[in-house]
Amino acid sequence: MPKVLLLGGTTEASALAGLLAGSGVDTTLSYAGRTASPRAQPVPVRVGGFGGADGLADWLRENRVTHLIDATHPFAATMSANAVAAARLAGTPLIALTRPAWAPQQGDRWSHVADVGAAVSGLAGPARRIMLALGRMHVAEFVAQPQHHYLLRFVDAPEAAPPLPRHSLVVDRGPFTVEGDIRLMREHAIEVVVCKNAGGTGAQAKLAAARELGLPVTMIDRPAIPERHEVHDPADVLQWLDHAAASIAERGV
Ligand code: 3Y8
Ligand code: NAP
Repeated sequence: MPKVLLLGGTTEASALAGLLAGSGVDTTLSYAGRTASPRAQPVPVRVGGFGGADGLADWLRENRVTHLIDATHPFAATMSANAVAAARLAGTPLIALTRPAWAPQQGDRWSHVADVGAAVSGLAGPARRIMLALGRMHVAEFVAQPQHHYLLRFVDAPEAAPPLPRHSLVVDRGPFTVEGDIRLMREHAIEVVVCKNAGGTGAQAKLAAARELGLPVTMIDRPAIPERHEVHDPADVLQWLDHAAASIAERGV
């Protein structure tokens, strides 16, 4: 029977963990340990880095993992690159469960930028009120544009105050709602929204809210990730595992 390591941290990874648990597949879900109390899962969880691609390859061998599933966030580019390298090193089949990138709809006012740095330099100019929906890890880069008032949203309350001179902080984990995000943007008189092209449903509310309020969105495009077998539907992952289980049974290993 397959023994799966599921690299998680997204809504889709949590949904897949539920399907794997329901199908009785021996699965361990892995979190980086970025948040204080990650969502409880219906499968055993491990938390923390592996120590690069070599560390992950060792983990795969030592735990006799037969299949690696990368269901991490599209901006978790280092983890995904490590998964490709480790799967090759350990000879472990790898599949990625990803969500399609968001595309602008009628009424959207998006401008695309390549990365967080480009989003920062794109904010040069007179002070405005900006919703920075990027979480905690990239806030310091926006000190280069201190003139704005920033609305920050973190999963956990930070130990130290964010380094931006003018900011409001909301502590809330998603998935978010359109009504909630409209209310939040109105309360803070937001003029611009800055976000990542995360895709999926958990972070999408702010796009509909911005559209409703006619606000411009700075959309940070996804980082490059090495080629790998990639699907968007959790059912395709289960099918991939079924084929694998059948071939393991045939080979009698
Ligand atoms: C630790 C696991 C679930 C998964 C929920 C999804 C939806 C809610 C929306 C906004 C955007 C942001 C941020 C966000 C969303 C889901 C999903 C998603 C964006 C948790 C989680 C972990 C993380 C890490 C965290 C990052 C931060 C990014 C906040 C759990 C809740 C901005 C990304 O404080 C920190 O250090 C946070 C770091 C990486 C990005 C950043 O740069 O700060 N996610 N988010 C995972 C781990 O330890 O391995 O705590 O339960 C997961 C989710 N976050 O099962 O319910 O699927 O995308 N997460 C972005 O998309 O732009 C918030 O505010 O509108
Ligand atoms: P990252 O920059 O690609 O990864 C940096 C390092 O963190 C990795 O090299 C690895 O350490 C460790 N790591 C990352 N994900 C891990 C996991 N699932 N299990 C074990 N170790 C992990 O990743 P990130 O952008 O910091 O994201 C961290 C986690 O948050 C991921 O699980 C991701 O799915 C989730 N998340 C991220 C975002 C985002 O915007 N980036 C949004 C929502 C959720 P070692 O090299 O030591 O193995």
